Amino acid sequence: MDLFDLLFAQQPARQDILKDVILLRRFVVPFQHEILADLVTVIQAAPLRQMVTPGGYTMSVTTVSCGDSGWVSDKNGYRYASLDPLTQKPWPTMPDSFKQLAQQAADVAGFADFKPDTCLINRYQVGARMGLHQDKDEQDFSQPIVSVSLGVTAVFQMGGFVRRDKPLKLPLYHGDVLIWGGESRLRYHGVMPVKAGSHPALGEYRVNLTFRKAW
Ligand code: MD3
Ligand code: FE
Repeated sequence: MDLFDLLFAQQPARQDILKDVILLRRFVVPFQHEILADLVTVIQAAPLRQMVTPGGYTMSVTTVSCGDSGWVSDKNGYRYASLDPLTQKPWPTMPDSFKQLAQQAADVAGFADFKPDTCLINRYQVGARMGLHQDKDEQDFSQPIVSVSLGVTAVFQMGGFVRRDKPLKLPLYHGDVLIWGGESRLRYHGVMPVKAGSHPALGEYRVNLTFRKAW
């Protein structure tokens, strides 16, 4: 083992960040070839695009979904829709590799029976960010959310239950999986502007896969 492997091996794989917020460091690495190959298939079938918020702002993040529904934003609000508004076709099917990864991570974190029906793919280029918000467009808040980070490192903000609660900051590296549910399901969270960097497999980009049960 070289120094890099030792430094990594001596880092706990599982970290409890807050009650019902669990971080699995590098959990995806053993599955990354299959995940990245299936990501190619999904974004070939449905392109990444920038959504516009109900307030009229174009998001800095570029997104697409796969699964039974997809998260959409436009002047009428945020919601899950069964058809891609760009193509009027169903979203690409969620690859089995995606679903299995999300379910395994949820199991390890202690959330048995996670049934993700949608995966939101967010692509960040340098400077892209996501302001503090809650995920509350889903029907069942008893189901957790699983977030997979790929590529360039980003700093997450994890806040409380009102926007003004001071968030804690957490760097997320390629392959890290963050699971939150239970008491933490409605915490405010966001992503600081992504700094310039590069990753061997994803170039200058960060990609986040967010698995949810929307319906
Ligand atoms: C919840 N995306 O699309 S979840 C989103 O990196 C979104 O693109 C994030 O938030 C992204 O709605 C992935 C981020 C997250 C981080 C920390 C949390 C959610 C959290 C802590 C507590 C609760
Ligand atoms: Fe969110």
